[in-house]
Amino acid sequence: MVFTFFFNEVQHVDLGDMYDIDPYDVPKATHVRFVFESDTGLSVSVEEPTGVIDPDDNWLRIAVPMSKLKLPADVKEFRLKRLVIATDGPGTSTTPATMFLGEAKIVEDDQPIKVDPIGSQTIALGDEVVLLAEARGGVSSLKYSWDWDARNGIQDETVGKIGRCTYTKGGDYTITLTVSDVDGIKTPVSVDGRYLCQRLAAVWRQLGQRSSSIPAPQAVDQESVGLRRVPLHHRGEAPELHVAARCRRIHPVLRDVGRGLHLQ
Ligand SMILES: [Ca+2]
Repeated sequence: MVFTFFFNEVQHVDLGDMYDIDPYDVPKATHVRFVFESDTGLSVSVEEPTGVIDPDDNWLRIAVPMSKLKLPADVKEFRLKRLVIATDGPGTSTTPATMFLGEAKIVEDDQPIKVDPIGSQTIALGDEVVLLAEARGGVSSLKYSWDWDARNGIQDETVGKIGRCTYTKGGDYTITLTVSDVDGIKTPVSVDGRYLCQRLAAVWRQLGQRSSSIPAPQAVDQESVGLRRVPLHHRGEAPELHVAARCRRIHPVLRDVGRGLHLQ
């Protein structure tokens, strides 16, 4: 069963121009609780997390799988008499949180979870990796789990649509994104990518081998450069460098390289 909601209280998620991640909205309410009551007084409740609001129409669809409505074994029939819907949305004593139910319908959903690849990158030591999970799974509410180093196994090291990690040691890391449905009905899907974390000079050497258009790092007066908090974009075909340069903190060595890059 799929419910379509409009939430008055939403939160805008925008990481700014430094990242290639489109802003999106989520409700301030993190969960919606559904209580189904039958004509015989039996009640069954289900709680589902909220997700990303559809940017096309500003409505949020939340599915409640029928299999989650657990009835006692001797109950053969459940005639719905009343349905109560509640959230943990923030409100005040005078202004309650407001949500609107636009539609409720029963659908069949057998679409498997599909996850876009997260790619592989060369990054500079100390810079932040910021990745956005892109996945589809029919009407299911999805959970996004990130593991930042596969060598010690796959854990839920970060949970959320956006994963962020800063490595403190150089190395060859395998990042794994696992997407599952919160109700545990569908088969989870994992994708991974290889992230080579190096000191910046090594990053430059590797990129320089591929593109002669990237000039060598030069010794420059840091005050005259003043690149702190300025986003860097290389205009050539060097996506690895793009990631390193998108980071919120500008690495001191990166500032030195800055003169060799085109700044926007
Ligand atoms: Ca791990």
